[in-house]
Amino acid sequence: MDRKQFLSRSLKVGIGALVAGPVILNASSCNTAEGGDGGASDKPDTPSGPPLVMAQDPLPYAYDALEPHIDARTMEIHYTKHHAAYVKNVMEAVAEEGITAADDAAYFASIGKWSTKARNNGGGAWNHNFFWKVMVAAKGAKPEGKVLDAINASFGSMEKFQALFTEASMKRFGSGWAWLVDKDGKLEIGSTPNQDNPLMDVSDFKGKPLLALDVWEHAYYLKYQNKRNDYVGAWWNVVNWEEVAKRMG
Ligand code: MN3
Repeated sequence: MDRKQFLSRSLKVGIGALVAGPVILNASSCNTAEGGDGGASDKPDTPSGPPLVMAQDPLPYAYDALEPHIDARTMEIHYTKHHAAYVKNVMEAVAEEGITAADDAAYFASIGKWSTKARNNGGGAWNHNFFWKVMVAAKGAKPEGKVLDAINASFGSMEKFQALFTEASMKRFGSGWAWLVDKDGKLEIGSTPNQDNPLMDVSDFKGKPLLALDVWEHAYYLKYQNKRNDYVGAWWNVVNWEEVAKRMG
C-alpha cells in the first residue's frame, strides 16, 4: 500500500468512526504507519505524517467471562458505551485538530500539544484496549517465572506488591487508573487521574505499562457501589499474568 492509499484508508476509518459509532477493527493496537492488510508491524520513529487512527479492539472474551468478579452488565456498558465513546470522540478530535502521529506512543509522547478532548479520549481509547487484555477468566491465576521474580525483586513479595498496588488504587481520588510499569528496567507502581496514562508527556507518573486497573466508578459501581476496595480485591482473580509477562518482553 502506498502512502496515498494509506491516507485514504485512514480517512475512511476516521470518518467511519464519526458516522457509525464504534468501529471494531481487528487491529492489535490502533494506529500503525504500515496500515495494510498484511498485518501491522512495529515501526518506531516513522515520520509523524499519517493521521492518527485509534480503534476499539475486540473484547477478547464474553461480557460474562469475568463473573463473578466483574459482572456482565458492567462489562457490557463499560465496553459498548464508555469505551466506544472514547474511541468515537478521539477520532472526532483527530478530524477537528488534524492530529497526526506515527503511532500511539508518538501520540502520547506529545499529547500536551493537543486539546483536552484529544487527551482524555485518546487516553480512554488506549487505556481500555489495554485494560481488557490484562484481564482473563483465569480463576485466580498467580504470577510465575520472570514476572514473579521481578515483583519479588522490586517489592519484596507478591503480598507487598498487592498491598502497594491496592493502596495506589484506593488513594487515587476521584476517577483514574492504577498502573504497574517498567521504568528503566525496574517495576514501579503509581496512578494517573482521569484517562491519563504513563505514556503521556504530561503525566507525573511515567513508564512502560505492564498492568492497569480502571478505578473509575463506572468500572465497578453496579456491583460494588462505593466499595472500591472490594472491587480491587476481586480483580486480582482475573489478572492476565501471561499478558503482563508478554508486555515485560
Ligand atoms: Mn473505564
